[in-house]
Amino acid sequence: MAGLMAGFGHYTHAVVRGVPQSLAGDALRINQAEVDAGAAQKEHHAYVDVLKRRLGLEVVELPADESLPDCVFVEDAAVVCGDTALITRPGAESRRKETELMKDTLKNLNLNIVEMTDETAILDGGDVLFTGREFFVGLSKRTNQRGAEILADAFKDYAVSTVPVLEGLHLKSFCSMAGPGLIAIGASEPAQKALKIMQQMSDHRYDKLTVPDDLGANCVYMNLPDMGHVLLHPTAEEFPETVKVYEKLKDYTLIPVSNAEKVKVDGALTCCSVLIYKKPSI
Ligand code: M3B
Repeated sequence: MAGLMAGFGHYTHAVVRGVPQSLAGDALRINQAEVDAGAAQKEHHAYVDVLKRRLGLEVVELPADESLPDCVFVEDAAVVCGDTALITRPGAESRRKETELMKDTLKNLNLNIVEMTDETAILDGGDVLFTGREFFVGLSKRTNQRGAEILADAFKDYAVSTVPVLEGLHLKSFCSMAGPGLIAIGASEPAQKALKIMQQMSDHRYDKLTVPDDLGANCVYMNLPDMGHVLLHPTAEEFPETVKVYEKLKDYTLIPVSNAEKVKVDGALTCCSVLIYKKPSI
């Protein structure tokens, strides 16, 4: 287990994409909400800035595409683990073409590309939780069993289990990894139920970090050479009680990152980047 988990959270690169003006009117959303594209752009810029300047990642910035209102949420278009990239088949028809530029970009980064071509399969990266030793895949409106099977084929080194997503958009609408073996999970009943299922299916024992707000459980964990444990988490303005829980983590560099505008179209912190580890080439 130490071996499998050793490089967990270690990243060198991130792929992000700009926010189109069309996000305001046309991005998908569960609840009707007015969104200010300018505010979302500003917020996204600050997120990218953290990845680049604060964390020193090599950030590949893809241009926004006005015909793809949800394109900033790059996590849904690809699942990267090790040197393999699974290009997904997003559950929403309007998002399918987001994968094209993602595929070319990940190919250029020399990752091994696996494509989900089966027309009965759907999968959004937001439904995929990689724990460092296995995958959990949420079965939701955007991800089905066939999608999970193809993911399992693409990452044969790891066990893959499915979890029903009964509330919210994606599995990661109420959980994410907050450290090696540490699952951040919302306090709601459906979230806790989903965690129980994950724990039952796993032969590993995970620690859990329960936060009062389900959406607050979406955070980005990294383990970086000069910084150690790093956690990008939502701000106190958004989720004051949840932030108090994160602030108890010992030996972490905690970085609050606002997501107040993008959340109106169901986007969270993990959604806005695809993180990659590439060994330094000689
Ligand atoms: C959100 C896409 C929103 C589209 C991410 C993960 C959970 C709350 N309007 N995509 N991957 N969802 O975030």
